[in-house]
Amino acid sequence: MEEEFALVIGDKAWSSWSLRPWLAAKVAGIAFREVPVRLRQPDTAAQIAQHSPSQHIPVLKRGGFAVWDSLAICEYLAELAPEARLWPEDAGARAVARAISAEMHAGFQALRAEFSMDFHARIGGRIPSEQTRADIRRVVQIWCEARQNFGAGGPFLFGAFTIADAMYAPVATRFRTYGLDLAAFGDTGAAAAYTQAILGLPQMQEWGEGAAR
Ligand SMILES: N[C@@H](CCC(=O)N[C@@H](CS)C(=O)NCC(=O)O)C(=O)O
Repeated sequence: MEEEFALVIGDKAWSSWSLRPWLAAKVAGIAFREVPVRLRQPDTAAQIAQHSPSQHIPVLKRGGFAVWDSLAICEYLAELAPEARLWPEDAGARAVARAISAEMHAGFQALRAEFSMDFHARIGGRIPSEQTRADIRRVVQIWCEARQNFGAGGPFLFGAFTIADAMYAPVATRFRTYGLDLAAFGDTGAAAAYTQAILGLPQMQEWGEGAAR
């Protein structure tokens, strides 16, 4: 497909919000131009301000408009490439996929703050706070229920890859980075297997190569 837009993203090691739409676009086979912005630099805010009206990245830029939010970008990608089925086909499954994507987008603040994404780091021994423990239990519950109720057609939450997987992909990297044993959070095996399915995606490996650079 012809290159249609630019996606402004942060450092691949750290920018979990950037990973979500980047991964959805890659899995959907949508071509785009990557515009990297270095985070944690003295001029980071000025660099982001050149691209993003919200002062946050990711931001998708195309012609006369910008889309500055990860979930809104994913929705746009789903409309650009309907054949990629970035949302589940069944209306009920699609509604659940939207609910769990929105829950990720709006929640899990403790997990995100205490166990931030650091793609290639391996950090043992960090003890989660009670709020983070609750967040991890909830993620495990969401993953196990989706796999059980909707996952028969493939290894992802709704079988085939959807935006819900893109939204939770950074969490899978955190579980690996911090060596969290999901069995201690109610997993009977489905969440650990799902983590491996996400991390095994070739597009996740491509992101990882960028993070290593
Ligand atoms: N709700 C936004 C959150 C985006 C966000 O917080 N992005 C971070 C980077 S991952 C950011 O731009 N931080 C600004 C900074 O570091 O100066 C989304 O879903 O896209």
